[in-house]
Amino acid sequence: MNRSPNTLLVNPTIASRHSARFPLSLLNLSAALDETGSSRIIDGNLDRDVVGATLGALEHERFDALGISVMGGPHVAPAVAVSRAVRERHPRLPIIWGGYFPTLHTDAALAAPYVDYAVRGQGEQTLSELVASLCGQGPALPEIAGLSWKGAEGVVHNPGRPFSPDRRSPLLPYDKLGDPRRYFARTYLGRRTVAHQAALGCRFRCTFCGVAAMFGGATALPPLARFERELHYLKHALGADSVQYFDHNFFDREADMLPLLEVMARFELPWWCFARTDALLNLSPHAWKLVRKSRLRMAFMGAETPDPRMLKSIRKGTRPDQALAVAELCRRMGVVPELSFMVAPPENTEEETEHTFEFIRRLKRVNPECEIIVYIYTPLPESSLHRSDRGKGRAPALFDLRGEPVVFPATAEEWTRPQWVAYACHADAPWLTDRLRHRIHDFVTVLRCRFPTVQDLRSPPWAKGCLRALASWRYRFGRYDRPWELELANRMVRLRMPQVSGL
Ligand code: B12
Repeated sequence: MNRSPNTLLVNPTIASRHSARFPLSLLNLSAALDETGSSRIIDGNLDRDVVGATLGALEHERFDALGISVMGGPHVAPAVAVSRAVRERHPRLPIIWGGYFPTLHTDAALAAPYVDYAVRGQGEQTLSELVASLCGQGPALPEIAGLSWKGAEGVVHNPGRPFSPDRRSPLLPYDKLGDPRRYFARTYLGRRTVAHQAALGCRFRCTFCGVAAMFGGATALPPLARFERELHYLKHALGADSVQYFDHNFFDREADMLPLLEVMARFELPWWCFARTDALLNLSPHAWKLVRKSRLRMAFMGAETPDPRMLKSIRKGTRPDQALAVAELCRRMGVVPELSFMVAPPENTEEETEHTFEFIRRLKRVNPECEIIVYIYTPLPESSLHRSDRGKGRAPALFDLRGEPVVFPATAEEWTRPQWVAYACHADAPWLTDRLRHRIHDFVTVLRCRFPTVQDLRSPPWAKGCLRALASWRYRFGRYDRPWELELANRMVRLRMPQVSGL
């Protein structure tokens, strides 16, 4: 083979059609691949029969490789289904997995007979080199940084690829998605919300976070001209009216952020982002002026826990009082703080959880508009940590209810079992008793009925009003147990769950 490589890129179905956002991973990969070859994108969030669409594309066009983007949790099962079907019909086509799942669980991914290569970390350069190599043009496999592959003697993990701030393409190739307007979503921000990622990575190294495991504390802001070009395209060419920034951590050092905020203030597109409590608290009045002018509507921040020792042990770098202070600051600034917590940690499980419930009540007293997201604390396995963090005792020892050590799945199929999907989604853990699981569920039910989320645009105000009234006595007196009447009312109203669907 000696011609320019053609790659088929697939995003398996993970979200509902309504929650589909631009498949940014595939757009970035496609831009890189098209510098030396060609590529096509199939997005299972829009094309619901992703197996049929993939097989159909392979019938009609010759591809040199299939690249599949896989996050942990509910993404794994459809990724397995596509890979299996393709292996069966096209046994010689190389199948490459990339994204968070193969980065954090490389051996499990490569244990599957239908996965030939796993790309760890940022994929642009690694994938371009790999497909070139498969076409007889690129470096030999052992020379491709960031690649894990199956050698004659077993799985080979090449050295990691250093972080690259590079984003060479002048604009993401949105036209590869057909009509990009199909990705417009009606959200709290606007009628035509789009997703965008400005900066890459995060300079913090919280031990529980997949982003730290992926980037190892590296971050890079976007080139200003490119950022402006993207926003211009999204607003003026497409007609988007609001933006959800998927940046791993939006507010970096203020001096570096100001030029970006100035651009955003010119576009005035209401926005949402991931941020940190300390970053918002430390913004200068000038930066806040730009933040308001640019119309920040909501910021998602990990408050995680009110326990300073736990915050320290997970290397979060923030304090509980900062969560309270940011709730107050956001109230004054007209920004909704969306604060997430990790309850039921492996140690002092019940006590910490109750403590967190009390803290959430304090936050609601400071600012009733705070949106609260409650996750179960599900630490990453030691083998998933960034290579610079492994072997340093950063991953806690985990035991199940019988006192047996928790053994993480060794295959992709095992990761598709309901209890492991729940683990990846921070929805359940092997050390949770039924009693505590119910207690958390009940607390969340009462909380979200007492304070229905503003992100729910579907339920009419009267329905939310009813839920609020129905839940108020339970919330006031802390009577969370078995809120059957709220469950029933909820079933009728079906409030949205931001922790599942995002904004
Ligand atoms: C959009 C998004 C979603 C979307 C779906 C995205 C999709 N695929 O269609 C939705 C909202 C459905 C979603 C759901 C979940 N998500 Co999510 N999501 C994101 C988010 C915000 C952006 C992803 C993105 O587009 N990034 C931008 C692109 C450019 O980066 P990228 O995807 O990492 O891609 C690069 C590399 O990974 C690699 N790569 C990726 N794919 C491929 C494919 C190939 C072939 C190759 C070679 C390389 C490669 O190369 C790319 C370019 O460098 C990220 C946070 C973030 N900023 O990344 C979280 C994130 C990926 N999600 C995460 C998680 C855990 C989830 C959940 C499973 C659990 C949860 N509670 O959030 C849920 C599932 C909920 C449920 N019950 O269904 C974690 C993953 C960490 C981990 N431990 O695995 C992240 C990092 C958030 C976080 N900080 O915890 N998510």
